[in-house]
Amino acid sequence: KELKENGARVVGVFCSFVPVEILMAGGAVNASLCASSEQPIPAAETKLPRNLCPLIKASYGFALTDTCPYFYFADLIVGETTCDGKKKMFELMNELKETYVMQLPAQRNERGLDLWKKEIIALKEKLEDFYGIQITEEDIKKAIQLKNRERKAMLKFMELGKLYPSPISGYEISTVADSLGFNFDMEDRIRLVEKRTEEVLKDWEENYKGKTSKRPRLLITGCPNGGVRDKIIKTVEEMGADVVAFDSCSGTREKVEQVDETMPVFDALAKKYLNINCSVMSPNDSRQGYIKEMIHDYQVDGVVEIILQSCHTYNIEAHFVKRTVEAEGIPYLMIETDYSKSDQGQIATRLEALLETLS
Ligand code: BJ8
Repeated sequence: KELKENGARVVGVFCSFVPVEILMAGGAVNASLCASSEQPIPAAETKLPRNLCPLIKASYGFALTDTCPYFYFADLIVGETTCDGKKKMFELMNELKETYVMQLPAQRNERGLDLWKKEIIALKEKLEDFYGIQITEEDIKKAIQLKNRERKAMLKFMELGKLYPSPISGYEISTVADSLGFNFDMEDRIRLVEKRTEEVLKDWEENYKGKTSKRPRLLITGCPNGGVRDKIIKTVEEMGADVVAFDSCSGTREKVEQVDETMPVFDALAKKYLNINCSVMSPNDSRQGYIKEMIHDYQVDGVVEIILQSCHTYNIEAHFVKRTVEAEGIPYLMIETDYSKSDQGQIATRLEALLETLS
């Protein structure tokens, strides 16, 4: 509200594929509109099918009921053609507020790269038209440098999970990462996350280093986990495990690759963003390689995959993830769930059973 009153530009986004550097270069802050609450879902179900991903229903429900301040204050929404549910929902959202949709290709090859570069240029032109501004390459370069600094700082924080024994809970890692996304002062965001990283490192040096731990170390993979964090991540940590790594959009997925600052800006952005290893890409082999790497780097003992109900891409890709994880000789548990609390007890029982196999 304060930003808006001071004349700021606000753009709502839903996905890691949207190159926020373009928004930053246009002087806009980006507000994540991916919803994680079950509260607006009944309203959404008056327009959307019930058997749809809760993230999509909740996000649309907030827009429909006008109860999300970030949606309310956004001038424009930038969507993307990732999964079918989201891209069709954007057509309905467009009736509530202008929703511009980037056409994401599903393949990582030369044609895909070329198409994605054109889409990024088209986004820049859309912003120029929408706000009546000019965005120069110099503006984009500056935005790339700043976002890279933030990305590195966030990655360093998340990589605290590599320390043994783990000095920080996975619950904290993922909540801090999510909430910092709503701090629109990028320099402040960097400062805060660096400060917390230093504190945790110091604590580890003084109180953990050289000791052993019986707590099993888990990797969380799959769909965004904001809406199910309490019933899965918090629960399993209270049961005695350490969630140390996240292969997800609330984790390191978007952070591992920086935008190459030596390349022409649109080529660099297209390359970086097309490499995000989300299951909407087909094929998406790089995700398997990344999970394998994480299992080693974070000394992972078991993997929990979170599938939001009706998310077909992650649900189908789970077949490959299970195979990758089991080939590493560690257990894999897939939890398919939504934002309600009705399966809380059942999930706790399954997590308990997983931890028993690890003890
Ligand atoms: S880059 S993970 S933020 S698409 S909405 S695909 S859960 S059915 S969110 Fe995502 Fe971008 Fe990928 Fe990340 Fe499934 Fe639901 Fe679709 Fe979802």
